[in-house]
Amino acid sequence: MKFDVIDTQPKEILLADYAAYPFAIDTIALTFKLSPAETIVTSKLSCRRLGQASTVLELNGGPYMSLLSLHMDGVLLEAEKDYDLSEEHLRVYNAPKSFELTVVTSINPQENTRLEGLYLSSGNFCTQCEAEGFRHITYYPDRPDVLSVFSVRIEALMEDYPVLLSNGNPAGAGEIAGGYHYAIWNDPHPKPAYLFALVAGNLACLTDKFHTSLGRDVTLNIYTLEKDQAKCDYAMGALKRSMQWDEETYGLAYDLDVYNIVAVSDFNMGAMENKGLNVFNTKYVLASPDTETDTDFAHVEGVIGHEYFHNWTGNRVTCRDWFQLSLKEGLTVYRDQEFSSDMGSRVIKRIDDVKALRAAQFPEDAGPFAHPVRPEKYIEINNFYTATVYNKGAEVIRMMATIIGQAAFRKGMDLYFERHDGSAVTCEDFVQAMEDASGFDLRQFRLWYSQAGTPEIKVDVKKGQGSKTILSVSQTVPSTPGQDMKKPMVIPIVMGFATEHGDCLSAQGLSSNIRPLGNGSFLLMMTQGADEFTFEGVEPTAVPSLLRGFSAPVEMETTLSELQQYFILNFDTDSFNRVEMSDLLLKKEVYKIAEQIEASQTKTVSNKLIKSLGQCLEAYERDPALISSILSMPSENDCISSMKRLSIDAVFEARQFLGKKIAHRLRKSLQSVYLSSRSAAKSLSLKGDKQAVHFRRLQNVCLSYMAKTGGHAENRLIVDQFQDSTTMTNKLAALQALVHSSIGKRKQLIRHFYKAYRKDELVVDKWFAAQALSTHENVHSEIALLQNHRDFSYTNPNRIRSLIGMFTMGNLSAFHRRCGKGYEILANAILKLDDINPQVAARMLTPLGRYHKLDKERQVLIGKQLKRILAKEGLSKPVYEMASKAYE
Ligand code: 0A1
Ligand code: ZN
Repeated sequence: MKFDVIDTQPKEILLADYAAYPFAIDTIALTFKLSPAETIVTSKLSCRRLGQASTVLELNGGPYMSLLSLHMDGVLLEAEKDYDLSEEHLRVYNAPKSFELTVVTSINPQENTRLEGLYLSSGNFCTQCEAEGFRHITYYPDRPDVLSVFSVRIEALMEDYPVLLSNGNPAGAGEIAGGYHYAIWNDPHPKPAYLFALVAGNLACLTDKFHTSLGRDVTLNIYTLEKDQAKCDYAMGALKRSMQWDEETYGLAYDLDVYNIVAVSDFNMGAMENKGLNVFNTKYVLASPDTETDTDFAHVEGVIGHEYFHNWTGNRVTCRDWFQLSLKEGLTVYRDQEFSSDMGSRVIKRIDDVKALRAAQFPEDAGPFAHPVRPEKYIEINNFYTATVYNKGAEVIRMMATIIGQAAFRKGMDLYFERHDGSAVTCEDFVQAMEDASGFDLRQFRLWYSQAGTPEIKVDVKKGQGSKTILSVSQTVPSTPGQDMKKPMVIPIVMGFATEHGDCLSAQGLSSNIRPLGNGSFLLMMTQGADEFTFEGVEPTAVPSLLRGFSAPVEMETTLSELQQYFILNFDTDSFNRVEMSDLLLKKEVYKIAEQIEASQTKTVSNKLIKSLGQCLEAYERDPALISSILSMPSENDCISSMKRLSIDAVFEARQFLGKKIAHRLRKSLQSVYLSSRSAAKSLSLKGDKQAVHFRRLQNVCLSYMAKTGGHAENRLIVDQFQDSTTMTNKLAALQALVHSSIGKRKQLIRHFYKAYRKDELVVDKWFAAQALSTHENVHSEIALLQNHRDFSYTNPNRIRSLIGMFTMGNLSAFHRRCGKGYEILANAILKLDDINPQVAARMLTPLGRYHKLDKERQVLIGKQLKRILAKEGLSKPVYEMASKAYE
């Protein structure tokens, strides 16, 4: 979009400008005298000038902190003569070779609604220092390549804050006069400031133990508000499983005597890996079947694992600068995905992860916020905790593992730790370790770190002379902001030849760019703009099953005929590709119907598609979770991101139409599978069998279709499920069905849900979210009412995400209504949030950058709202960066 230019421009930070810090800070001793309105922080730094570099010690600071005093080696320093203070820096002049600097600051945690630095949540103190929060606590070189040994003394009123925690191991505690007490924590592992944490409050604790493979007895604690303590058992189990898994999989053991986790309700993200003291959003710790869904349980396990795995990938080896964020995040997401796969169903985990990648990362890569996995510039680093850095970053690691093989990957990990333990390094260092350990040339592969955009591949399957099968594959990488010309990428394509009785095993005479994987699959190594892969001896009826397990994060088009596509759906040994195929066929059908709508023709639905889905449904018992995925409708987001030329109105209408048709045509089967999976889930869960989760998943996919019929029997079943279920999985699925329905008691039941759970914040979040997804005509006024609800709050990020985030990212047909009201609701919320919590405000802006599939009219409406946002006086840096990128 081109509109007039906005002139104020905060400074861009460039990767190319990286320079090492000219001082070492060997130790930092912190003392906190905690009080909500005024906390005093004393920080003693032992500093060493490195080489002959500058004698000016530059420390980062922020506008929400006051400097009370500054001493060098015990001598009080004078402003202007010895140092200069600006809003963002403290510059100390004439620094000798080595010296001790004592900085005393005062901060006001109670007023901190930004939730970075030191703040209060439910009256308890906690910190969030990644990426640049420590500079709001004290003046310090707040950058990840300055590692220091931290010791911390915390003082606070004993009655209000009986629990005092920081990083590392406890090293003393006691009472002080006036009802105060103190605790001392020492962390022996040098760390950057972003891993610092402090918690003080009135918290209950669940304790357990873990004995490491190196013989260390570790105390595990999970701290929460008293009322939530009963919901921590699952998280504790997940923590122990994570510790065990990292020892078994990578030989990595924990390295402190305690591992503390604290759950807080007010948190900008999911959780934070501070050394020895993780701070978590309650959403990723608390789990009880009556208040959390099966999906919530899976997320708790994944996030607990993620933060634990950071202890090695992130903390022991950290990032040199924030451009290297994916070094720790991509790798740690890969590790948590593998952990979850090993704990549950590998294929279902992969299906869900790829779905998430497509929902969040593909649109990011295709719009104004596109950036490489290793970005080259930023204004606000907090805007770069993105699906590209995290999820595409994990795909990049996964591709390396696929290319070099699991054994070499493990060797590469060992080498990486051997070389870099205790230091701050780059993505390049990681790839180098993989290259050296495996002997593979990864030079071209490195493009995955520097080139943005989702590669598009086209696969043409041809029969050659004799028994030759030739796959011609071409690739293009679309241009992205600042990157017009792209080079061909290395794309590992895992594939096999599907036949009615399993994979065809007779393929031979492979061209040199094909590697057999020994399990019926092959690895095709694409390296050029166009490559050919030839096989001999493939059974004539075998159908290529391409990109198995989504071996590369690309968009793929093939010349497979419809017959072959249905063959894959029905017969492929690769379950992942069966789901991919149903998704593709469903989307194709949506687009066909959308074309009929645009041409004012009668809408028709393919009998073949319905029949195939019906057959899959009938065979549900063998793999209920897989069938639930095969049956699931592609989301609105999915439908619009892969559509070409069509209008979103037609696509949304077509999607609805198709969903209803499937519901009607498979009505009987859906009901019967619903009933049998419901009872299977019930009896399995009584036996404590994990399979219950898979049956519930299918049960609720059936329910969502059944709701589309609006039939009497179906409505009855929805209401029964709503009233009778004892698990939140079922209760919430019924609530979601109810919200969309026109069941008479709808409003009353929704109110009932609220009344029953109003004391449980996380369930109230679900209640807001379910209504944000309403397909009702008056959804905009429903949203407005909810924004005025007494439980809605702009200071709690979970609440914002559940109402505004869900509406704008999960309910696209309502958000994109032609009237433009959806855009206005979002812009109003962002403008309000900008003063309260700029980081969250900036994240909320994402949907305003996803206009590339929209018509002109809608683009203009979005442009208007962006302009309004950019016109706000004193607009925060994070929101400025996002809005100006979207507006360009
Ligand atoms: N490193 C954390 C995510 C995180 C990032 C920033 C935060 O505040 C701005 C908080 C958490 C992780 O990957 O789990
Ligand atoms: Zn992480």
